[in-house]
Amino acid sequence: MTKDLFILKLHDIGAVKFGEFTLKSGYKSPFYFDLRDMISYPELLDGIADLLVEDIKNLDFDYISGVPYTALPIATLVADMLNKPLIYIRKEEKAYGTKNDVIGKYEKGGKVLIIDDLVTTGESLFETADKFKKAGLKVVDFSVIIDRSNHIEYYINKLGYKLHSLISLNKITDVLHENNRITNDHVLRIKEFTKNIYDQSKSEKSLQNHLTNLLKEKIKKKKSNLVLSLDVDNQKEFFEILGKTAEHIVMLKTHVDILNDFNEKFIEKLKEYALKYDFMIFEDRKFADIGNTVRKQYLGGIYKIKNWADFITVHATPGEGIIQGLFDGLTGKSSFLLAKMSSKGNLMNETYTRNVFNMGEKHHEVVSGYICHANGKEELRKLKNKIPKGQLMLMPGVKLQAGQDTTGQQYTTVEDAMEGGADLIIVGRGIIEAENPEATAKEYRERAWRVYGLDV
Ligand code: S5P
Repeated sequence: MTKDLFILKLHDIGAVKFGEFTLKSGYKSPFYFDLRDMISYPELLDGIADLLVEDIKNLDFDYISGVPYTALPIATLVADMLNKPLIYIRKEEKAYGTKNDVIGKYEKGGKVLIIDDLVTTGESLFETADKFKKAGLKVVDFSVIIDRSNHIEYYINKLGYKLHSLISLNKITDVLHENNRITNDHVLRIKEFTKNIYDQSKSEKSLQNHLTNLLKEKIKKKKSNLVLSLDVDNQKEFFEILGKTAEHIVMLKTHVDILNDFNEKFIEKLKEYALKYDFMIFEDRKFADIGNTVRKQYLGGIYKIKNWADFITVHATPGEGIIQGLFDGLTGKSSFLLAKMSSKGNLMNETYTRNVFNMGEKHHEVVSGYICHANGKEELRKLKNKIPKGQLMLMPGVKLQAGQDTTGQQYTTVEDAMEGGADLIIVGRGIIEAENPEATAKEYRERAWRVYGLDV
C-alpha cells in the first residue's frame, strides 16, 4: 500500500477527521486523529506494517516495542515480519516493589526501537524510553506513523534520539486536498492552527526540558512541592527517615559525600525507593569548576553521580563551559543553577543572579530551574518574575517558622516561600530533626500545597 492510499483509507474509516474539535487543552483544532480503530481493518494493518518495515528495516536495533495500546498490535506485526523479539512496557501502574516494568525477555544492553502511532509532544515516547533505560536497555530510534506536530523532530533529535515518522501532518493535508476530500479553506485553517501552536510552544514550552516536564507532572500527581534534604551520615538513619517520609515528597535531595558508609548498595536501594515511592533524585553536589574537571567528578569517582541522579546543582561562576563539560553528549539529565543562596552574606548580588538566569535560559535543555532564596515573599516574588518562563524556582532555607541557624542559614516560612512563587521547597532539618518526621513531612507538604494547589 502506498502512503497516499493509506492516508485516504484512514480518512475513509474516520481515523483522520477535519472539522472543529475541542482538545483536552481547551484549544479548538481543525483536525482530529485517532488511529485506535485501525487494528480492526486487516488491510490497513497489513499496509501500515509493510510501510513501517520498509522504513526501519535497515536501522540498528535488537528489540521492537510498541507503546500500548494502539501501537502494540502494530509493533507485534512488525516484530514478526522482521523476526525481532517484541518487548513492551506495562501500561497499568506497577505493583510496589522492585519488579520490572518491561514485559518480555531481553538481555541488558540491547537496543530497543519504539513504535507509536502518533507523536505530538514526544512525552509518551520519552517516558517509555526512560523505563527501558531503567531496565538497562538502550533506546535510540523512535518510529511513528503520524507526526502531527510539524516541529517535534528537532527537539527529539536534540535529546539524543532519532525520530522516523512515516507521514507528516502536511502530507496528510496535501493528499486529502489533492483528492478533493478537504477544501482550500480547510487547508488554510490547518496551516494557521499549526503555526499558532508552534509559536506558542516556542514561547512557553520550549524552556521546559523532558526532566522538567516529568518533575512538574510528579508535583501534580503526588500533590507535593516538597523536596526532602536528607543530610545524615549513615545509611541506616537515611533509609529510616526516607521510609517514613517518601510518600510525601516529590524529590529527594542527597549529599552522598556526607555518608560515612557509602557503597554501591546504597545507590541500588535508593533507586528502589525512588521507583516504589515515585520521587525524583537530586544530588546536591554543587559543581563549580572548569568543564573538564566537573565532567570527571560527575561521571566518575566512587559516586558516579550521573548514573543515578536525575538532577544536580551547578554554580554558574566558572561560566557556561561548566554546563558544556557536564552535559555535552548526555541525555535524560538536568540541573538547577544556584541563583541566590540562603546563607547570610552570600556574594550573589542582583547582577550575578540575572546573569545566572540568562545562562540557564540559554541552556534550558539541561537546566530545569534555579535555587533561589529570599527573606520574605515580596523579595522572592521579584526573583520569580525574572525566572525564564517554564523553568522552576526551588527554595531552600524553609521551616515552619522563620529564623536562622548558628552558621548563617536563613529560614523563611513555607507560606512565604509558596506565596513568593516557589515551585518546590527544600527542607532538611525542619523534617529530619523533628520528633515525628513522618507527620512533619506531611505538614510541610500540605501547607505548601494549600498555596500551590490553588493554581493547578
Ligand atoms: O542556598 C542554598 C542552596 C542549597 S541547595 N541553601 C541551602 O541550604 N541549600 C541546601 O539545602 C543545603 O545544602 C542543605 O542540604 C539544604 C538545607 O537544609 P536545612 O537543614 O537548612 O533545611
